Amino acid sequence: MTPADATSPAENANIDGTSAPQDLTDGFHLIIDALKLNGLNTIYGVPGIPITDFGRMAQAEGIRVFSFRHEQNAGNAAAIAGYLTKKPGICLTVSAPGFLNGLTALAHATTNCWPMILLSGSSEREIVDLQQGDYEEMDQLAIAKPLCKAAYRILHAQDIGIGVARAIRAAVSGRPGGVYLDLPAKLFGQVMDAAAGAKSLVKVIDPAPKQLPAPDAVERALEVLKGAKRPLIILGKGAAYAQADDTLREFVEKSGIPYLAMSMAKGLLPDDHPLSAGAARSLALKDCDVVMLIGARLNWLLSHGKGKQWGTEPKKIVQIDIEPKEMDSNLEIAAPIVGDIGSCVAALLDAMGSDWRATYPEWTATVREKAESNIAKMAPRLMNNNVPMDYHGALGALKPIIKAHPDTILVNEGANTLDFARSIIDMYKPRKRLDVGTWGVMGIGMGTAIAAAVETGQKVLAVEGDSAFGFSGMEVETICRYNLPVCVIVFNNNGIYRGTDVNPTGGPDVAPTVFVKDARYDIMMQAFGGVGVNATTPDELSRAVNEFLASGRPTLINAVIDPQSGTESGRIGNLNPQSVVSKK
Ligand code: OXT
Ligand code: ADP
Ligand code: MG
Repeated sequence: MTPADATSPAENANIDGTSAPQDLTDGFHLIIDALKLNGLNTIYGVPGIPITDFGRMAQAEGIRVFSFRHEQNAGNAAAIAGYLTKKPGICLTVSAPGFLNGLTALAHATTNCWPMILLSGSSEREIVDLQQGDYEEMDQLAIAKPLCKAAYRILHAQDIGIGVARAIRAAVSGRPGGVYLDLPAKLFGQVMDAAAGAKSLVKVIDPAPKQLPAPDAVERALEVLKGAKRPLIILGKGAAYAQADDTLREFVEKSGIPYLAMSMAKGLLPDDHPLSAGAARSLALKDCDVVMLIGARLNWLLSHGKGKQWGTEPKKIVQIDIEPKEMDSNLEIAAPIVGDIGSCVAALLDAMGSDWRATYPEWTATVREKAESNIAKMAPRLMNNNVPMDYHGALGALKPIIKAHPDTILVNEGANTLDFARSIIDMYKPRKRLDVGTWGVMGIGMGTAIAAAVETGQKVLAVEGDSAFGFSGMEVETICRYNLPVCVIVFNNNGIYRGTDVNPTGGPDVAPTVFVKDARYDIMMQAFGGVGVNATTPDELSRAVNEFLASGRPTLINAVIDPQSGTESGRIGNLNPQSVVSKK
C-alpha cells in the first residue's frame, strides 16, 4: 500500500458531495482497533484538541477512558498500570503543553523500568517544522526522544497498525520503559478502505519474550553463593514486576539466604518472613560478604554499593537483570546473570538440585536477632496515643489494618510519611506497595491510587504527606467521579518535612517549607460528594479507615500530625548540600 491509499476526508468525499461510503475506516478507528487488538483496553488522559473525539470514540468502542484534571496524574496512572499489569499503560494527551505535562510521567516510567505509551496529538507538521506559529506548536518527537526508551511518529493511516505494534514491543520487551507515539492531528481524519485497514493492524506476538540465562552464568553464580559465609539477597521492584512470585519465594527459601526488599519489592515474600532482613538493614548490608541483586540496581537507593553503609569488607556481587548494561554500572559484578527473572531464578533452582547444602545458621541467626530487637524496640512507640499524633502513633494504627486486609494496596509518598510508613507498615503480598520509585518523585499519589483501583479492583489506601498530596490533590474529584474505592490519608503536619520553620527575617511571608496551619483537607473530598473525616487520634484514624474498608466509598482522612515530629528530608537528609558560610 502506498501513502496515496490513505487520504483526507475531503479528498474522499463522493463527487456529489455526500459523505464517504460505509466501508471506510479512519485514523481514529484504526488507533482504537490497534489498541483493542492488543488487549489495551484502558486509557488515562485529558481531552482537548486534537484528541477529544478520539476519547469519545474510544469510549464508544468499549475502551475505558479515564479523564483526569492534569496530564501528569494521568501519566502516573498509566505508568503504574504498566508496572501492575506488564502491559503498557496508555496515557493520552493534547499537543504541546498537555504533552509536556504527560512527559514527566513518561520519563518517570522509563526511569523505573515500567512499560507505558504516551499517545499525544500534535499540530500540523508543515507549520511546526517551519516554526510558523501553529496552535500548540512543538516538535514533540524531538523533545520526547531523550526522555524515553523509544519515540515514533505515525504519518499515514496505513502505518497505524505497525506503529502501535512497534510502540508496544518497545515498551515491554527487554528492560521495560516508556514509549512516545506522536499522532499528528491530520492522521486521525485520514480514511482508508476498511478491509485494508483491518488487514494493516498487527497483533504483537510474544511482546516480551523469555530471556533465558546462559547455563555457565548460572553455574558461576551458584559457585559464588556456595563460597559465601554471610550472603544477602536484595529484591528490587524488577523482581516484583517480573511476576515470578512463587519461583522467587522457592528460591529464597531453598537457599536459606536472608533478604532485603527494596521499597516496592516489600511483600514479594511477607515482611514477617523469618528470612526477612528488613528490620536489620544496616547490619545486613554492612556485614554480608556476598550480595545477590535480583531486579534491583546499585543506584543511589543502595548508595551505589559503596560507603559506610556497606562496611569495610569487600563484597562479591551476583546480579540478575534483563539489561546487560546494568552489570558493572557501579561496581564489579562477580557473577552477572542476564535474563528475565522468572527464567533466571528457575534456572538457579534447577541447577541447585535436590541436595543444595549451603546453609548459614550463624549468619541467619545474627540477622534474625537484630531484626527482632529492632522490631521490639519499635513496638511500644507504635502504641502511643499522643495528640497531636506523631508518625509512629498514626502509622501504628494503620499497620494492623493492612495486616488484616493484605490485599489492600498501599500508595505512599512524602518524606517522613514515606520513610516511616515503609519501615512500619509490613506488606504481605507482592505489588501491594506503590510509591515514589527511583526518582523519589512527589505527585504520583492520586494517579497511582486511581490506576491501582482500576487495574486491580482492590481497595486502595493512599498515605500522603500534606505536601506530596498537593501535587495531585485535585484528582480527588476524579476519584469521586468514577466512584473509586480509594481512601486518601493526608498526614497533615502543616508543611514539608516539618511545619515549624520560621522566616528568619521576621517578615510577613512564612518560611518556604510551611503551609497554612491546621488546613482541613477532608473538606476538599466533601466538596465532590466523598467522605471527609478529620482524625486527631490513632483511634479516630483507625475507625475512619475501617469504615472506608467496609464501604469502599471515596474517602479522605485529614490525619493531624504533630508538626514537630518529622525530620528534614526524612531518612535522606544527608543528601542535602550544606553551606559552610551560613547556618540554617
Ligand atoms: O537497620 P537500621 O538500624 O538502619 O534501621 C532501619 C531498618 O532496619 C529499620 N526497620 C525496622 N525496624 C523495626 N521494625 C520494622 N518492621 C522495620 N523495618 C525496617 O528501620 C530503619 C530504616 O529502614 P529503611 O527505611 O528500610 O532503611 P533506610 O536506611 O531508610 O533505606 C535507605 C533508602 C535510601 C533505601 C530509603 O531511605 C528509601 O527508600 N528512601 C526513599 C526516599 C525518597 O525517595 N524520598 C522522597 C523524596 S524526599 C524530597 O525530595 C521531597 N520533596 C522534594 C520534591 C520531590 N521529591 N519531587 C518533586 C516533584 N518536587 C519536589 C518534597 C517536596 S519530599 C517532599 C515533600 C515532603 O513533605 P510531605 O508533607 O509530603 O511529607 P512529610 O515529610 O511527612 O511532611
Ligand atoms: P529498586 O528501586 O526496587 O531497587 P530498580 O528499579 O532499581 O529496583 O531495578 C529494577 C531492575 O529490574 C532494572 O535494572 C530492570 O532492568 C530490572 N528488570 C525489570 N524487569 C525485569 C525482568 N522481568 N527480569 C529481569 N530484570 C528485570
Ligand atoms: Mg508534611
